[in-house]
Amino acid sequence: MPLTFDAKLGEVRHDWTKQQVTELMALPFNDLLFKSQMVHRANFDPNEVQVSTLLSIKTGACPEDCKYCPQSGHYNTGLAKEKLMQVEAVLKKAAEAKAKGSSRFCMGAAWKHPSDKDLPYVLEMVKGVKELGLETCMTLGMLRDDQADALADAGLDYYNHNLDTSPDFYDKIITTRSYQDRLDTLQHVRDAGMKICSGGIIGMGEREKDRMGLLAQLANLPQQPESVPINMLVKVEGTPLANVEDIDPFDFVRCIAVARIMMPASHVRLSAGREEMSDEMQAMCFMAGANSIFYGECLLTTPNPEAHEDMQLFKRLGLRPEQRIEKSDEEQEAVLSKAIAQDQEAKNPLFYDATQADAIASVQH
Ligand code: SAM
Ligand code: DTB
Ligand code: SF4
Repeated sequence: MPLTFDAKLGEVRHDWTKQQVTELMALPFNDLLFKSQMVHRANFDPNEVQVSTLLSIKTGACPEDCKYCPQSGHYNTGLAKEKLMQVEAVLKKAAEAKAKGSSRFCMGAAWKHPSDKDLPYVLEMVKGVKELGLETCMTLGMLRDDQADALADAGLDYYNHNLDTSPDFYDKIITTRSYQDRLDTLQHVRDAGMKICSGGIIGMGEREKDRMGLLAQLANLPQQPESVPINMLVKVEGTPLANVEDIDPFDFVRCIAVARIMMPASHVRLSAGREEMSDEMQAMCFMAGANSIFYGECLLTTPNPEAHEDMQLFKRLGLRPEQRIEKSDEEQEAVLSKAIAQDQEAKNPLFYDATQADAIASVQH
């Protein structure tokens, strides 16, 4: 089924309109997945999935009131609180994650923002994880510009800060931090030269137009996030959203497909909620264009599928963990020149974009 903007499909654009996102969401399921798979193949190896491991470096007693979160101090979820971990203990966990095949280590803290007292330890963690040869990611709440600069200087590759939902629905979920606060933090991360990981949560009782609103906000950022986590709400007893209605799995897959189309060059992360998903649903998410997961039996505080279950699923689907390739500037240039030469020689237009995109993707990652 044609779209009014079919000619622009696969372009990275920052002028997505409500009408265009609505058109995508309204496509018959098979048409939507066909389009998202085409966009996916033009930009990525469709059988590679980037694999990250999460660690909660400071757990619980968070002053924020995010209604979905087991770590908020506003709700009684029975979670054991833990102070900021020791640097050595974090590095040990990172080394284990690397040995199990993760390429990125994401450290999360239940903070409104990092304090000046804690930041030096966090910077040591970034340096140490980086030295292990892993990509680094942190999610520590709001950042000032000087804090973002310090993290970038320490070698932090990615900062995760989610918009969570649409601006319209946001007030029903969080009251202690504004949407604009989040956008400001993302801007500080960008200004410091780090990559952005930003996405949201599906299944909090939001309407379809809120899901579309979230995706439009992310895609229309001045530069699209390199990584877009799409979380399915993990319902935790004691949080205000513990008994919210389940979402239709096909609606979740649709969100992944629409995210893939709107942010063609970003990694779309099939994030929290996989423990509740069937293998078939996860396979459909990969089909729709998800190409990143959290790997390991724990997210921050809630369960995730066991590593061996994920490896089995990868094997059954012929998926491979994406390898992190570290190249010098000269090597990167050589790969790019080769890609351009191959591109000019290409006779078959079907392979034209894929060849170029594959080579460029291998330079970028
Ligand atoms: N405290 C920091 C912050 O919120 O900025 C960082 C950690 S916080 C746990 C990171 C993200 O995890 C949240 O923005 C939210 O999108 C996601 N998250 C938290 N609890 C969740 C849940 N129960 N289900 C799905 N996603 C969740
Ligand atoms: C993201 O978008 N999802 C991850 C990561 N970023 C930090 C966190 C999911 C947390 C799920 C609830 C928990 O385990 O506490
Ligand atoms: Fe705190 Fe982050 Fe949980 Fe919100 S999502 S309550 S900021 S840990």
